[in-house]
Amino acid sequence: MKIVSARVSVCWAGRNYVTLLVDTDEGVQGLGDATLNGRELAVVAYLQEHVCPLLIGRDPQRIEDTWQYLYRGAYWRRGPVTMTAIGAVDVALWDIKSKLAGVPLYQLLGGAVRDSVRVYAHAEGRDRSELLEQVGKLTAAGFDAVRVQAAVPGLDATYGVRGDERAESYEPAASDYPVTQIWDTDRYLRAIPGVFEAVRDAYGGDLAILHDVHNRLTPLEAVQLGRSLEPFRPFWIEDPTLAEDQRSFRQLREGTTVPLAVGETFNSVWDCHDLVQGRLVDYLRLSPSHAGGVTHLRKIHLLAELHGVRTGPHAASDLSPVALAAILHLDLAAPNFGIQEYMERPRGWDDVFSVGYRLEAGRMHPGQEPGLGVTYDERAAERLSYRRRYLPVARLRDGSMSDW
Ligand code: CS2
Ligand code: MG
Repeated sequence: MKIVSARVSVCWAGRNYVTLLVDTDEGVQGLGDATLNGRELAVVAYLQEHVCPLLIGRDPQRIEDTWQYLYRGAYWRRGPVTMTAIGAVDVALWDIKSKLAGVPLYQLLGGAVRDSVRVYAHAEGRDRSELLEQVGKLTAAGFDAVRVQAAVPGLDATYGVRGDERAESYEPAASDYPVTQIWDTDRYLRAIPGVFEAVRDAYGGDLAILHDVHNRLTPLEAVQLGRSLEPFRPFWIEDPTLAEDQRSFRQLREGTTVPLAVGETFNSVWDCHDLVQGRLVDYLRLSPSHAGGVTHLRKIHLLAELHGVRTGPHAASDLSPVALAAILHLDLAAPNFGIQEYMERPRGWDDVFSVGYRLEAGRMHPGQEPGLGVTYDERAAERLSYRRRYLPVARLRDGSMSDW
């Protein structure tokens, strides 16, 4: 069997998505997600110019060899663009292999070790009452794990709070130039314990409460945050400090008992190795789209399993349904799975993607269709052109850059 076509489709389905389509001479097609938010066309060029030509004529069933060929053969390793491109190819090949076997992908990963996948939903509010109302809607819909993000009083916009349209560039109305948001750590640190207290008081001890700090704090500030939240028993605190400065995690571990999650910007096992071996984090958040596909992410998860670290994969809505499907198959089969991110789908997903996975009362399942269980309408996608979009940037009040 041979690969006869490998092509990239870019579309605006509520936001930009890059999809790799791999076709075989036996008529089986595989899909991969190659979306790198705000840098989409860099991956498109990497795939079109450097990777797709190498796939033609290859045996699609030789997944590991193709991974090695693309990773080791390039000499220039790692990095988000390279690993997203390799990830898309890898996921497409796993899609093909499981379609050929006539089974959902999770069966090739060892089969299900659980009946369903626990997901956490996003709640956000421009003020306390809006946040509590949103948490209430989610718990009423059956979610028992919620990520809470609240606008910081005194700031015009806060990351993760989409009610404020300047916060993240989800909608067409957003600027085609990065929006600048002002950040104030002191105000944030003063506000957030009250947010946790209010949610805990209103919704009780059973609710898992998660929170994303988005790399905003120094290690010492993160210890202060962790200690202030300990009484409310967070499920996890995500990205409290810069993910790439891994020395911080030792200080965090020594200073606070809040569980720590990290990894949405990591793209290789070498980003995780020391944190996992040192047991310095509790949850890894890499996705197959940005970390070299199912093949590489599975190795990372196996390493984590050895060291008692669990998984909590990234699945923000800037990852396509192809990515979410691949993640759900991994979740269902991973003994050390912890929790899965879930975001409401942007308007427009249904115009191009059809999915076999399902959500019911805070639990998901990848479905029983062979492969990933996702189809892509390439013709419909052609009518939905790419729009240049950026994530916001953050500055301090004195005008200097901060981390977004
Ligand atoms: C966030 C993401 O889901 C999360 O945890 O950190 O929304 C992140 O901002 C985006 O994926 C960036 O593209
Ligand atoms: Mg995050």
